[in-house]
Amino acid sequence: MVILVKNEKYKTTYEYLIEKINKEGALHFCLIDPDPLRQSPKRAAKMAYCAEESGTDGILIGGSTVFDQVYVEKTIDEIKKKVEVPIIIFPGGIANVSQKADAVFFMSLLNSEDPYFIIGQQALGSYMIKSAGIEYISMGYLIIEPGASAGWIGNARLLPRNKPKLTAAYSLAAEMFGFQMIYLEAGSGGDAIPPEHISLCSQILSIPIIAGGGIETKEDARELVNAGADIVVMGTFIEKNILKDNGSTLAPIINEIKETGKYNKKNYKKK
Ligand code: 1GP
Repeated sequence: MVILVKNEKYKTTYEYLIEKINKEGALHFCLIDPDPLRQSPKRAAKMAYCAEESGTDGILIGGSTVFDQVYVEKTIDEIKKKVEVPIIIFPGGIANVSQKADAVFFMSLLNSEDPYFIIGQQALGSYMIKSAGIEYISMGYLIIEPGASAGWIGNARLLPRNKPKLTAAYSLAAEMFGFQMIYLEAGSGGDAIPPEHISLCSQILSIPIIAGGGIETKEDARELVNAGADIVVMGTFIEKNILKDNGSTLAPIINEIKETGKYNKKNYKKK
Protein backbone atom coordinates (compact mmCIF):
# COMPACT_ATOMS: atom_id res chain seq x y z
CA MET A 1 0.00 0.00 0.00
CA VAL A 2 1.51 3.34 -1.04
CA ILE A 3 1.91 5.72 1.88
CA LEU A 4 2.60 9.43 1.93
CA VAL A 5 4.47 10.83 4.92
CA LYS A 6 5.50 14.50 5.05
CA ASN A 7 5.28 14.76 1.25
CA GLU A 8 7.49 11.71 0.71
CA LYS A 9 5.97 8.73 -1.07
CA TYR A 10 6.83 5.16 -0.08
CA LYS A 11 5.66 1.94 -1.74
CA THR A 12 5.13 0.25 1.60
CA THR A 13 5.40 0.92 5.31
CA TYR A 14 8.35 -1.48 5.40
CA GLU A 15 10.13 0.61 2.75
CA TYR A 16 9.44 3.74 4.81
CA LEU A 17 10.96 2.12 7.90
CA ILE A 18 14.09 0.80 6.20
CA GLU A 19 14.78 4.02 4.29
CA LYS A 20 14.24 6.12 7.39
CA ILE A 21 16.43 3.92 9.60
CA ASN A 22 19.19 4.06 6.97
CA LYS A 23 18.88 7.84 6.72
CA GLU A 24 18.48 8.75 10.39
CA GLY A 25 20.12 5.87 12.27
CA ALA A 26 17.29 5.41 14.76
CA LEU A 27 13.53 5.88 14.92
CA HIS A 28 10.89 6.25 17.61
CA PHE A 29 7.50 4.55 17.87
CA CYS A 30 4.64 5.57 20.09
CA LEU A 31 2.70 2.54 21.33
CA ILE A 32 -0.98 3.07 22.04
CA ASP A 33 -3.10 0.41 23.68
CA PRO A 34 -6.61 0.48 22.18
CA ASP A 35 -8.11 -1.01 25.36
CA PRO A 36 -11.14 1.22 26.19
CA LEU A 37 -10.40 0.73 29.90
CA ARG A 38 -7.17 2.69 29.31
CA GLN A 39 -8.41 5.44 27.03
CA SER A 40 -11.13 6.28 24.52
CA PRO A 41 -10.36 6.33 20.79
CA LYS A 42 -10.55 10.13 20.81
CA ARG A 43 -8.06 10.37 23.67
CA ALA A 44 -5.82 7.89 21.85
CA ALA A 45 -5.94 10.15 18.79
CA LYS A 46 -4.91 13.18 20.85
CA MET A 47 -1.99 11.17 22.23
CA ALA A 48 -0.93 10.14 18.72
CA TYR A 49 -1.20 13.74 17.48
CA CYS A 50 1.03 15.04 20.30
CA ALA A 51 3.50 12.18 19.72
CA GLU A 52 3.74 13.08 16.03
CA GLU A 53 4.24 16.74 16.92
CA SER A 54 7.03 15.59 19.27
CA GLY A 55 8.76 13.78 16.40
CA THR A 56 7.64 10.16 16.52
CA ASP A 57 8.05 8.11 13.34
CA GLY A 58 5.13 5.72 13.72
CA ILE A 59 2.17 4.74 15.85
CA LEU A 60 1.93 1.17 17.08
CA ILE A 61 -1.50 -0.07 18.08
CA GLY A 62 -1.58 -3.04 20.38
CA GLY A 63 -1.50 -4.53 23.82
CA SER A 64 -1.42 -7.89 25.53
CA THR A 65 -4.98 -7.53 26.81
CA VAL A 66 -6.79 -6.36 23.69
CA PHE A 67 -9.75 -8.65 23.14
CA ASP A 68 -12.08 -6.34 21.23
CA GLN A 69 -11.59 -5.60 17.55
CA VAL A 70 -14.29 -2.91 17.55
CA TYR A 71 -12.15 -0.64 19.71
CA VAL A 72 -9.06 -1.37 17.66
CA GLU A 73 -10.87 -0.11 14.55
CA LYS A 74 -12.42 2.90 16.26
CA THR A 75 -9.02 3.84 17.66
CA ILE A 76 -7.32 3.57 14.27
CA ASP A 77 -10.11 5.60 12.62
CA GLU A 78 -9.66 8.44 15.10
CA ILE A 79 -5.85 8.37 14.95
CA LYS A 80 -5.90 8.42 11.14
CA LYS A 81 -7.76 11.71 11.20
CA LYS A 82 -4.92 13.27 13.20
CA VAL A 83 -1.58 11.86 12.04
CA GLU A 84 0.42 11.22 8.87
CA VAL A 85 2.99 8.74 10.15
CA PRO A 86 2.13 5.06 9.56
CA ILE A 87 -0.14 3.22 11.95
CA ILE A 88 1.12 -0.31 12.51
CA ILE A 89 -0.64 -3.07 14.40
CA PHE A 90 1.47 -4.67 17.12
CA PRO A 91 -0.87 -7.55 17.81
CA GLY A 92 -1.34 -9.20 21.15
CA GLY A 93 -3.67 -11.59 19.34
CA ILE A 94 -5.98 -11.98 16.36
CA ALA A 95 -8.51 -9.49 17.78
CA ASN A 96 -5.91 -6.75 17.27
CA VAL A 97 -5.72 -7.12 13.49
CA SER A 98 -7.52 -4.56 11.33
CA GLN A 99 -7.31 -3.64 7.68
CA LYS A 100 -7.61 0.02 8.62
CA ALA A 101 -3.96 0.10 9.70
CA ASP A 102 -1.12 0.75 7.25
CA ALA A 103 0.60 -2.51 8.18
CA VAL A 104 0.72 -5.27 10.73
CA PHE A 105 3.74 -6.71 12.47
CA PHE A 106 3.26 -10.39 11.66
CA MET A 107 4.92 -11.57 14.83
CA SER A 108 5.93 -14.86 16.30
CA LEU A 109 6.72 -15.05 20.00
CA LEU A 110 9.68 -17.32 19.43
CA ASN A 111 10.43 -18.04 23.09
CA SER A 112 6.89 -19.04 23.99
CA GLU A 113 6.37 -22.52 25.40
CA ASP A 114 3.02 -22.65 23.64
CA PRO A 115 2.98 -23.20 19.85
CA TYR A 116 -0.23 -21.16 19.73
CA PHE A 117 1.86 -17.99 20.20
CA ILE A 118 4.59 -19.11 17.81
CA ILE A 119 2.50 -20.20 14.82
CA GLY A 120 -1.09 -20.98 15.93
CA GLN A 121 -2.60 -17.49 15.98
CA GLN A 122 -0.58 -16.54 12.93
CA ALA A 123 -2.02 -19.46 10.95
CA LEU A 124 -5.54 -18.47 11.99
CA GLY A 125 -4.96 -14.83 11.02
CA SER A 126 -3.05 -15.45 7.80
CA TYR A 127 -6.02 -15.76 5.40
CA MET A 128 -7.65 -12.66 6.78
CA ILE A 129 -4.45 -10.63 6.38
CA LYS A 130 -3.89 -11.93 2.86
CA SER A 131 -7.46 -11.48 1.63
CA ALA A 132 -7.76 -8.01 3.16
CA GLY A 133 -4.49 -7.03 1.49
CA ILE A 134 -2.94 -5.78 4.72
CA GLU A 135 0.79 -5.18 4.49
CA TYR A 136 2.57 -7.57 6.84
CA ILE A 137 6.09 -7.21 8.16
CA SER A 138 7.37 -10.45 9.63
CA MET A 139 8.88 -10.05 13.04
CA GLY A 140 10.54 -12.36 15.53
CA TYR A 141 9.42 -11.34 19.03
CA LEU A 142 11.50 -12.21 22.09
CA ILE A 143 10.69 -11.50 25.72
CA ILE A 144 13.42 -11.13 28.32
CA GLU A 145 12.88 -11.33 32.11
CA PRO A 146 10.71 -10.12 33.85
CA GLY A 147 8.30 -10.03 30.88
CA ALA A 148 5.26 -8.35 32.51
CA SER A 149 1.83 -9.09 30.97
CA ALA A 150 3.22 -9.96 27.54
CA GLY A 151 5.42 -12.66 29.04
CA TRP A 152 2.65 -14.10 31.20
CA ILE A 153 -0.03 -14.11 28.52
CA GLY A 154 2.35 -15.39 25.85
CA ASN A 155 3.53 -18.19 28.12
CA ALA A 156 7.11 -17.17 27.42
CA ARG A 157 10.13 -19.05 28.66
CA LEU A 158 11.67 -15.74 29.57
CA LEU A 159 15.19 -15.11 28.34
CA PRO A 160 17.49 -14.59 31.37
CA ARG A 161 18.68 -11.00 31.84
CA ASN A 162 22.25 -12.17 32.41
CA LYS A 163 22.39 -14.33 29.25
CA PRO A 164 22.54 -12.00 26.22
CA LYS A 165 24.01 -14.86 24.17
CA LEU A 166 20.72 -16.74 24.37
CA THR A 167 18.79 -13.71 23.11
CA ALA A 168 21.30 -13.29 20.30
CA ALA A 169 21.04 -16.97 19.34
CA TYR A 170 17.22 -16.79 19.15
CA SER A 171 17.48 -13.56 17.16
CA LEU A 172 19.96 -15.01 14.70
CA ALA A 173 17.77 -18.09 14.24
CA ALA A 174 14.84 -15.72 13.54
CA GLU A 175 16.86 -13.91 10.87
CA MET A 176 17.89 -17.24 9.34
CA PHE A 177 14.21 -18.22 9.16
CA GLY A 178 13.62 -15.05 7.14
CA PHE A 179 11.99 -12.66 9.64
CA GLN A 180 12.35 -9.05 8.51
CA MET A 181 12.77 -7.52 11.96
CA ILE A 182 13.38 -8.47 15.60
CA TYR A 183 11.52 -7.03 18.58
CA LEU A 184 13.18 -7.33 21.99
CA GLU A 185 11.50 -6.37 25.20
CA ALA A 186 11.36 -7.12 28.90
CA GLY A 187 7.66 -6.24 29.21
CA SER A 188 5.71 -3.04 29.28
CA GLY A 189 5.95 -0.65 32.23
CA GLY A 190 8.84 -2.42 33.91
CA ASP A 191 12.55 -2.96 33.60
CA ALA A 192 14.21 -2.03 30.32
CA ILE A 193 16.19 -4.64 28.39
CA PRO A 194 19.83 -4.88 29.48
CA PRO A 195 21.70 -3.13 26.63
CA GLU A 196 24.14 -6.05 26.31
CA HIS A 197 21.33 -8.08 24.70
CA ILE A 198 20.86 -5.41 22.04
CA SER A 199 24.55 -4.87 21.41
CA LEU A 200 25.25 -8.56 20.92
CA CYS A 201 22.24 -8.91 18.59
CA SER A 202 23.30 -5.86 16.62
CA GLN A 203 26.78 -7.29 16.08
CA ILE A 204 25.48 -10.43 14.45
CA LEU A 205 22.17 -9.49 12.79
CA SER A 206 21.57 -7.80 9.48
CA ILE A 207 17.91 -7.00 10.15
CA PRO A 208 16.63 -4.06 12.23
CA ILE A 209 16.16 -4.37 15.99
CA ILE A 210 13.16 -2.83 17.70
CA ALA A 211 13.49 -2.40 21.46
CA GLY A 212 10.92 -1.33 24.02
CA GLY A 213 9.80 -1.53 27.60
CA GLY A 214 10.40 0.77 30.56
CA ILE A 215 11.90 3.74 28.68
CA GLU A 216 11.32 6.97 30.58
CA THR A 217 14.35 9.17 30.13
CA LYS A 218 16.77 10.48 27.50
CA GLU A 219 19.45 8.34 29.12
CA ASP A 220 17.38 5.15 28.79
CA ALA A 221 16.76 5.85 25.12
CA ARG A 222 20.37 6.84 24.38
CA GLU A 223 21.64 3.64 25.98
CA LEU A 224 19.46 1.48 23.72
CA VAL A 225 20.35 3.37 20.54
CA ASN A 226 24.04 3.29 21.40
CA ALA A 227 23.72 -0.47 21.92
CA GLY A 228 22.32 -0.77 18.39
CA ALA A 229 18.53 -0.45 18.63
CA ASP A 230 17.08 0.81 15.34
CA ILE A 231 13.63 1.65 16.66
CA VAL A 232 12.80 2.58 20.26
CA VAL A 233 9.22 1.97 21.41
CA MET A 234 7.56 3.88 24.25
CA GLY A 235 4.08 3.25 25.60
CA THR A 236 3.55 3.73 29.34
CA PHE A 237 5.51 7.00 29.55
CA ILE A 238 3.43 8.49 26.75
CA GLU A 239 0.17 7.25 28.23
CA LYS A 240 1.03 8.82 31.60
CA ASN A 241 2.41 12.15 30.43
CA ILE A 242 1.58 13.26 26.94
CA LEU A 243 -1.82 14.79 27.50
CA LYS A 244 -0.62 16.55 30.62
CA ASP A 245 2.36 18.24 28.98
CA ASN A 246 1.50 18.10 25.24
CA GLY A 247 4.66 16.18 24.53
CA SER A 248 7.12 18.59 26.15
CA THR A 249 8.77 15.69 28.02
CA LEU A 250 8.60 13.30 25.05
CA ALA A 251 10.17 15.62 22.45
CA PRO A 252 13.62 15.76 24.15
CA ILE A 253 13.68 11.95 24.41
CA ILE A 254 12.92 11.58 20.68
CA ASN A 255 15.49 14.25 19.95
CA GLU A 256 18.07 12.27 21.90
CA ILE A 257 17.23 9.15 19.85
CA LYS A 258 17.80 11.11 16.64
CA GLU A 259 20.99 12.78 17.85
CA THR A 260 22.42 9.44 19.01
CA GLY A 261 21.23 7.72 15.84
CA LYS A 262 23.24 10.12 13.67
CA TYR A 263 26.41 8.41 14.89
CA ASN A 264 25.07 4.90 14.28
CA LYS A 265 24.52 4.92 10.53
CA LYS A 266 22.88 1.81 9.04
CA ASN A 267 22.66 0.23 5.63
CA TYR A 268 19.87 -2.31 5.79
CA LYS A 269 18.76 -4.08 2.64
CA LYS A 270 15.05 -4.50 1.98
CA LYS A 271 13.96 -8.14 2.29
C1 1GP B 1 5.76 -2.82 25.12
O1 1GP B 1 7.86 -2.14 24.53
C2 1GP B 1 6.58 -1.70 24.68
O2 1GP B 1 5.81 -3.81 24.16
C3 1GP B 1 6.42 -0.45 25.48
O3 1GP B 1 6.75 -0.60 26.84
O4 1GP B 1 4.93 0.60 28.02
O5 1GP B 1 7.13 0.22 29.14
O6 1GP B 1 6.93 1.85 27.28
P1 1GP B 1 6.43 0.60 27.87
